[in-house]
Amino acid sequence: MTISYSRWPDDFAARYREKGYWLDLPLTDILTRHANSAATALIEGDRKYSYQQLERASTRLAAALQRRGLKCGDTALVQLGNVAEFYIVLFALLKLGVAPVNALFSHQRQELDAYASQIEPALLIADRQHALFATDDYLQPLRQRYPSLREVVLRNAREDDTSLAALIDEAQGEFVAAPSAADEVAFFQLSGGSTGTPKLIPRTHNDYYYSIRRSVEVCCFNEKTRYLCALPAAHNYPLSSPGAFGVFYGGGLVVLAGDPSANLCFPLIEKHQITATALVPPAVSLWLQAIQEWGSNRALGSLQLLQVGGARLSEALAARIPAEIGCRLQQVFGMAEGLVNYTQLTDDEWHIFSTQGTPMSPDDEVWVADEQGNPLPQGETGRLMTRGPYTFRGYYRSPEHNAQAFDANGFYCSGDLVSITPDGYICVQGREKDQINRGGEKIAAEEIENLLLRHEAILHVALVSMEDSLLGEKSCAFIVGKRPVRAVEIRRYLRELGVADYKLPDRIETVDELPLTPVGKVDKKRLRQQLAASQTN
Ligand code: J2J
Repeated sequence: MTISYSRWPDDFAARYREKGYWLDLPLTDILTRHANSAATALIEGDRKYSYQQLERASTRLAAALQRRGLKCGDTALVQLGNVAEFYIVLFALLKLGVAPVNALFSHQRQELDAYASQIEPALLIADRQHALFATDDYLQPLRQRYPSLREVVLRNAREDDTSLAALIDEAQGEFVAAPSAADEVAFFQLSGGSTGTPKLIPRTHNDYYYSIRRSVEVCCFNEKTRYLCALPAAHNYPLSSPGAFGVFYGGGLVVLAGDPSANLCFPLIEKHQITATALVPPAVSLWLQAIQEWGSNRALGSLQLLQVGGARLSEALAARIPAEIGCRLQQVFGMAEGLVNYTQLTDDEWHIFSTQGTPMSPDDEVWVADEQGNPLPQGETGRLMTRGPYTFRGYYRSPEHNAQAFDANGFYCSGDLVSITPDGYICVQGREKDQINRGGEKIAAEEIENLLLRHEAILHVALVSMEDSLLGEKSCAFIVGKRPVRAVEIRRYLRELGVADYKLPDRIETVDELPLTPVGKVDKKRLRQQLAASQTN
């Protein structure tokens, strides 16, 4: 059985194969190509895995899951933090042809429900250490709501649970890897989203493997690379740009950190002689602050490359990186939907500090459209439009949204406003999509607005971004209430609904009415201006 998704047209697929982008190899090849290597692949805390151990652990788990009836074409909902099991599980599922959604550890009931209802998982893998799974209050009804759910496997399991650790240790027995075909869905990536329900992005083996190999080439990762993964491991950026998958492909070492704080990361960098890592801009600010406080960057002596992406990096902050951290900066402008842009390691300072790089593939087609969808003259700012060998052709089961997100020629409109320099470098100028980028964490305004509208005291609501010196943006909810509502009440209400913490409005303003545009939509631009004015006062 295969999972249905929006395929690339045949002529494109043929071209991508001809050019060697699509190799018709499963993503499991990233690991199996090093199956006999004794080199260390992964370190998490005191735990250390060689490539051979990682390969065997994931095969044992795949075999154990197969014995429990999991098979190619099934889907899984997985929620694990930055722990070794994240990769063991991912490779095991790929070996079985089971396509997972890897939810972030910060996700709660709302997010997991939204993913589960879309994929109807046969398998759930989660962690008892997560608040949602500390009791069975969420698990029990979940099993009832999703009859498709046949197996629940838990990390930090209790006596009656099916234990992830036990399955990984189970004697392997007969097992022949049977991944899904390379041009079928390997797994689902999470969209930052701008709509009411979080959207899923089907990624095939072919397209994802190409994006990884090409990233490895651009970033010069190899067996000497020692990469610190301090962002959520499931996120597209630390997974594939080149991320942990890129490091595994190249035969290097991945060291996991639970979060990107300087307190945690600096000692890890020193201890493991880390050469490369990936951060979002707010983490860079905190690292620079820590260096100033500690009076030295000595712990970071081995670090050669710092990638920064996920949100806008100011030129001022960019320029401080080589000067104060003492390593090379690479800007990364990517998206879980596909397209990834990098500044080149050999670029001059202007390009590295002031642009978001160039599309990594020669066959990435990128152009800038006006509001009507017509091409704009070179250098002008407008909508980023793209298609290519690793950019998806449609969100999972979302025909209506896809009709808006793509043009007639299959170009995806990311909702970013960009300009392109004469030499082909992209500069992100802003955003058209109704999203808040909270230091790299994306919040779909509509999702939170819909939930708030269910509150008995709320008549109208608009969630907008407001500037923040550390995070870049925070969220503010403008509320028209039937009665006065307090911020604590709203936040508690959202928490009780089971919304991830980063999506809770940072500020709440109660107003008598919301300003409207001439066509009668809420004028969010005006609300943002009001906020900016109130912040400078
Ligand atoms: C401004 N905005 C940026 C940047 C992403 C590599 C790196 C990042 C992501 C990612 C990723 C930006 N400057 N440098 O998947 O593989 C904003 C844009 C974009 C959205 C995508 C990768 N880098 N952005 O951030 O799917 O608005 O992917 O459309 O989470 O983040 O978000 P996401």
